[in-house]
Order: sequence, then C-alpha cells, then structure tokens
Amino acid sequence: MTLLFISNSDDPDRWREGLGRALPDLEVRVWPEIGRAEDIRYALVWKARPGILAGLPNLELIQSLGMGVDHIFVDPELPATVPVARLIDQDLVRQMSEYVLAMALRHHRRLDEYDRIQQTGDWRRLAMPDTGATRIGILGLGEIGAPIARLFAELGFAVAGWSRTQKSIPGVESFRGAAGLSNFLARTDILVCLLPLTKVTKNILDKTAFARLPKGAYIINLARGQHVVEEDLLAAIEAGHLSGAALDVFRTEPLPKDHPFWAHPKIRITPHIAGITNPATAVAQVAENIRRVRAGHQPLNLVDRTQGY
Ligand code: NDP
Ligand code: OXD
Repeated sequence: MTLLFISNSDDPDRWREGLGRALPDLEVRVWPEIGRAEDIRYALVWKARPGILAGLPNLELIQSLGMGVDHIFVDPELPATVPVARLIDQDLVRQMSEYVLAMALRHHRRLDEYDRIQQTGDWRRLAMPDTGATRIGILGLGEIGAPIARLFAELGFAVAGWSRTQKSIPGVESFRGAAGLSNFLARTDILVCLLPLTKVTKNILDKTAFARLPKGAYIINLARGQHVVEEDLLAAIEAGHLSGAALDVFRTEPLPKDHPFWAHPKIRITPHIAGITNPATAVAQVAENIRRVRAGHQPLNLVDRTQGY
C-alpha cells in the first residue's frame, strides 16, 4: 500500500515519520520519485501539477494537505470518481483565528495610526473606537469562519456572517445566499473573507461589493487571492472609500516584486502564513482516512464535488 506525497511547500520527512508511526506498513513516495504508478493508492497533495493524479490508475483517495481544496479542483484531468478529502484541523483554525484577531484589532484600536504618531514623538490620544458599534462581517461561516464569528461576538462586536445556508450562532446575525449579500455588506465595517474558492465565489470582492460597504470599511482576506479583484481594491482604497486591507493571499503567489500592494501605505501584506498545516496535529486524520478507505468506508471530511468545497 503506497502513498504519494506531492507538495513543494510541505516537509515530506515530517509526514513520512508521522504516517510511518500511525501506519507502519504504508510506503510513502515523494513526487517526482513515484516508481510504478500502479502501486499508488493514496495521494497527499498541495498544488499538484494538473494531470499527475490522472496518471495514477489505482488511486483510492485524494487527500488535501490544507483545509482548502481549490488547488485540487483546478486540475481539468482530476479523476472523476476518486474521493477528495480535506483537512479540518483545529490547530489551523486556531492559527487563522489569531491572524484575524490580530489584523482586526490592530485596525480597530488604530494602532497603525499610533505607529505614525510615534514617529513624530507626540503624546496624543485618538478617539477611542466603540466596539459595540463596530460591525464585523465574516464571509463564510464554516469550520474557520464560525468560531471566529463567535470570538468577535464574545468581545462585544456587532457580528454577522454570510453563508450559503442559514446559520444559528448566538450573537451572530446570519445572512444567506446571493439575495443576502448586499444587505450583509451594507452593515459591515470590517470584512473578513473566509470563503472557499469556487466558481461562485471567485471575484466576489469586486467594485460592486466594495461600493456596498460603508465608507471607511476595512478588508481582511485570508481565504484565496482570486476572491479579490485587485485593481478594484486598489481603486476603492485610493478613492478613500475603503480605509485599507490586510491580505494574506494573492492572485499570484509569491506576490510579484513590482506589485503595487507591496509599497501601499494602507495595505498590510503577509506571505500566505495565516494558517500553516502542522503534521504533528494533522497526521492522525490522514492516517484515519487511509484506514477508512482500506476498510471500504468513506473518508472523513469528504468534499462535495458539486459545490467545490
Ligand atoms: P468551510 O468549507 O468549512 O466553510 C466555507 C463557508 O463558506 C461555509 O459557511 C459556506 O456556506 C460558505 N460558502 C461557500 N460557498 C458559498 C456561496 N456561494 N455563498 C455563500 N456562502 C458560501 O471552509 P473553511 O472554513 O474550512 O475554510 C475556508 C477557506 O479558508 C478555505 O477554503 C481556504 O481557501 C482558506 N484557508 C486559508 C488559509 C491561509 O493560510 N490563508 C489556511 C486555511 C484555509 P455553508 O456553511 O452554507 O455551506
Ligand atoms: C489551506 C491553506 O487551505 O493553507 O489550508 O491555504
């Protein structure tokens, strides 16, 4: 029984060790050293080159190395009947929560402005923001978005979320579907994007969406770069309609050196580090999925191919 590990950004040795402890009879091969393609039953992947998976005739499981699966569905030759599973890892959820809280509170408590005031050596107080009157809006109330919405509600913010289906989360107003988006945006001061990237959500943050947000709204995107139409974001910030953005993900990664986001005073950039899969916490569920597939059962965290997430 052989697993093929395909990733340029995750450490194969840590996965090999962890999987070896959980499943001593599992052979782990690392792309591009695949050996006989017929041996491979499981693929553990992050951004595999399109067509690679189609060349594995006995594949029984495609397991994402991340919580997102858009990197799998971009493959036009993706084997049609092999189950695709994603990680749902509480350590990643915690990391994502820390990132959103850090970026949102930094903006809310005017810390960028205090950084600038410090340069002038002034002892000057800015008006204290009103937490209860600050409206946080979370696009996507899934495994990551829902707990973050709860955290903001506990801190006393006015919180709403937008999802495909109606939610009932204490302290969080639920908006749903295409019909609910416009009203959700209109009541949002700090917008956090935690949607999966699908055909429906691609380019969702465009000039129409930005225009619906109230003047001064702030954007935090840690989902995928393709959610945002980058020129529309720049234009909305330049026009003074949006107050700025914190971005962890970009249409092209690494962000090209000459990209205007780099030097923009109102845009804060991080290099896709909001959450990084930790093999120590994630290996158990990959091993469990292999056990399940071997026993003829469905893997955990199976992705719905029709929805794309
Ligand atoms: P989930 O699949 O658990 O949740 C997705 C949420 O988005 C759900 O609430 C879903 O609605 C909603 N949604 C999906 N499509 C639509 C739509 N068309 N209209 C309205 N709502 C929609 O995803 P996760 O929370 O696990 O992850 C979100 C994303 O975060 C990942 O896909 C990935 O891209 C990104 N990510 C980024 C990381 C980073 O380091 N920057 C790390 C980890 C993840 P419903 O509940 O009704 O189905
Ligand atoms: C993920 C990511 O999807 O790290 O897990 O982006």
